[in-house]
Amino acid sequence: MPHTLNRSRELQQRAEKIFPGGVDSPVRAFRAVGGDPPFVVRAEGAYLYDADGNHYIDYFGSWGPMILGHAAPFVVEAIQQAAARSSSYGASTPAEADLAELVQAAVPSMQKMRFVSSGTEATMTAIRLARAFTGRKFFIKFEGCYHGHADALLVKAGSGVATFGIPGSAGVPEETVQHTLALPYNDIAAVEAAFAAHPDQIACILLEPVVGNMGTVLPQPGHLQALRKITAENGAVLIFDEVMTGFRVALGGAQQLYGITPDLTTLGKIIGGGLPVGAFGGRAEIMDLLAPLGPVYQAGTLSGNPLAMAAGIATLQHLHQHQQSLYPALEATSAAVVDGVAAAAQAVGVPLTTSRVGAMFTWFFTPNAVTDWDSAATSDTAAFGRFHRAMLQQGIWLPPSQYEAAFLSTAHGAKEVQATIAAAKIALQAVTAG
Ligand code: KE4
Repeated sequence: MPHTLNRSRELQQRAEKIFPGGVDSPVRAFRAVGGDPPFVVRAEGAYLYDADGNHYIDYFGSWGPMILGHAAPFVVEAIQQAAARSSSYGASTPAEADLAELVQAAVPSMQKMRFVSSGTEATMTAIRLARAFTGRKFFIKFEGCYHGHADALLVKAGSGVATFGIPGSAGVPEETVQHTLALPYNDIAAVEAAFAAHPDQIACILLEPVVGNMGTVLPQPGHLQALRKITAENGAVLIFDEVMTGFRVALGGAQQLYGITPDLTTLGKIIGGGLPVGAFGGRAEIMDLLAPLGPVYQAGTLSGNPLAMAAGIATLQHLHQHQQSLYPALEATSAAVVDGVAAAAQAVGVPLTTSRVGAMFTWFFTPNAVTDWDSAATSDTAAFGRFHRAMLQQGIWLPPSQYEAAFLSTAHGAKEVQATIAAAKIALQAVTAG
């Protein structure tokens, strides 16, 4: 089947008349990799299908949610059954606690929690709670980490901001970010210096315990333990943003994988099974500051939406039930594809650094070890762009940015791994051709 994008190009032109850049989220515009973004009309299992009849192995999975692959029958059925009972009530339902109990069974540090409709809502509220709990204004985030688009967080953020090299964002007054301390990731000395410079003034540290938003970057050995220690010693709240890593790198997320108990956790993506859900939660004494119990206000029209709860319940029930085999299988498939492509790159002398935790990974087009934003930014993004376009032409859809993590699902198997490695061997020729 010749790979044409005529219909997608028409749809892009139509979309650009009404959406800035033709998209509802910047990274989808392919500005970081070039080429025309295919318009998806359906997806199933590990595959996306576009408006021109092309199909692709999907390596971004809606940016994390689709760990069970697309249109898992039991998830679709759960959503259909919920929809038949109306799509939203704006009242309490049993399903909210059903999902919360499935979350808590995997993430016991979330003694209490609340559902919202996005990861952005979750992280902005977690910071608000930490500030109320401590009475302090400053908070620490790390360069290259992205926690959603709340004003105070758009300071040297990762993801789309990193992709476009925007140091922060237009429209965010400096007063809004004056209490945001953006430090290098994996640099505990910088954290110690920040606490020394701002004694009793730092409310919290917010981090991705495994970073996905500058590409996949792992915590250095002992780093998370050091952050846990310094926050406890200074009375600051430790917030793990597990919107991406939750139920992804382990059933209990990075906090289970690395054995660290944060004070607050934010979640999203997988817990919604592809529908809009975020969550924040943690120590009850902090969470009980929330209205209507306490003075911290937060609200949401569609929080706990019954369709989103149904999709999340179906997804998490499956992950709980099959965890013993499911995560090792994801690990094996992910290792096979990541190492296979790395070997292909080595065979043709293309510098490639791989970074992977479970079924989230990144091929950095740099010879350097990647431990923070500065080292990630040594990547040859033009080479990544050539690789991305050549892979897409062959039906392999990677995340359209060097600074985004790739994800695979339980629907990916040996056939997809072999097809991906074979396509990479050809795509790497496009990289070396320059
Ligand atoms: P949302 O508001 O997009 O649901 O979640 C924000 C968020 C918070 N925390 C982490 C660790 C995240 O990765 C995200 C969102 N991730 C991006 C992907 N890098 C979403 C994709 C996009 O922005 O289009």
